[in-house]
Amino acid sequence: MVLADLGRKITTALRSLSNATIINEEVLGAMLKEICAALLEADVNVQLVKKLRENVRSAIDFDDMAGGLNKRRMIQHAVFQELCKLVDPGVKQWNPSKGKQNVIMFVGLQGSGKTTTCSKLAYYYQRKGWKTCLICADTFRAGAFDQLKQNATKARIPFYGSYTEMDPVVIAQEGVDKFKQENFEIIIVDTSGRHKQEESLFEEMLQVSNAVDPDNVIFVMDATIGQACEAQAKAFKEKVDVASVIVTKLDGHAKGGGALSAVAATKSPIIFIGTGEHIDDFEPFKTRPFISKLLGRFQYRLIYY
Ligand SMILES: Nc1nc2c(ncn2[C@@H]2O[C@H](COP(=O)(O)OP(=O)(O)OP(=O)(O)O)[C@@H](O)[C@H]2O)c(=O)[nH]1
Ligand SMILES: [Mg+2]
Repeated sequence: MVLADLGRKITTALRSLSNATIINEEVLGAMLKEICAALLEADVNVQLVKKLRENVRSAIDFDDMAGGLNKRRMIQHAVFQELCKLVDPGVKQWNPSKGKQNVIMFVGLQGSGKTTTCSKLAYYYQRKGWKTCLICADTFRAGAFDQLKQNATKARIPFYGSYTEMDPVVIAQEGVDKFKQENFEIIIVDTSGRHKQEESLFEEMLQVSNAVDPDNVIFVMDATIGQACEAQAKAFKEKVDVASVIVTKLDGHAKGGGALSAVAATKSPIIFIGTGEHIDDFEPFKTRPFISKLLGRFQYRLIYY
């Protein structure tokens, strides 16, 4: 399970309310302390954690609360809402339109998981009945085309790339034109890894984007770099029109909370998460179900609140 440790710790803190005979400021304070410590351990930004604590406190006013109200439920509900806010930027997610030719361009740092995730996304839509294909516009890294070709062949997804053409702009353009003519609905363009200090590579990314005019630019973020992803996410967003984020390598990584909340703080909606190296280690990201799953069985009690 993604962020299993964090989920367990928050659940334990929430349960402490059920064990207390009286719910007062002190009990609330102790519970919040435990939750905040768990979030900090998962690398969530200190300011965001502070905000969560303040917001839960201000949602619960012991003096003003009617006697019959279930304080435990109210506190648990407030915590749930605040956890949702941490990973939800409040921006609507982009979705492809059926019957149209949706061009999706992948960008991100070296080794963040772009090529793997391109195949995962293509496979996801293919299984849902969309006509899907892949284009390798990475001429930078040796073996990039072979890697995409191998993934695509395994999943029976049509692909395009070149061993001889060195200009990624030309390959991307040719591939998109070809697949548009053939009425593909999901046309995914993989690009090479780069970071914001590499000016010419950043410029090249803009050229590829201008050439293929994508309907959605997805920034692929490796969860293992934690909060540091925020600065890179912002830089990519400023250069090309990043509309969505996929956070990869969340499997078994205790610090993934940092990446999730930092990316959300850049106002980019997270649309999927990668949870392993295999093609179907991939889940759509929806805030409330994600937090519900994080809290596991405990959540059942909150749902009926
Ligand atoms: N555990 C785990 N590994 C992943 C995940 N996604 C990708 N990887 C691994 O991360 C490594 C890099 O993945 P790639 O897809 O090649 O990354 P990339 O961004 O295309 O790399 P460049 O093209 O060199 O920039 C590979 O070993 C993948 O198997 C994930 O969600 N979980
Ligand atoms: Mg790659």
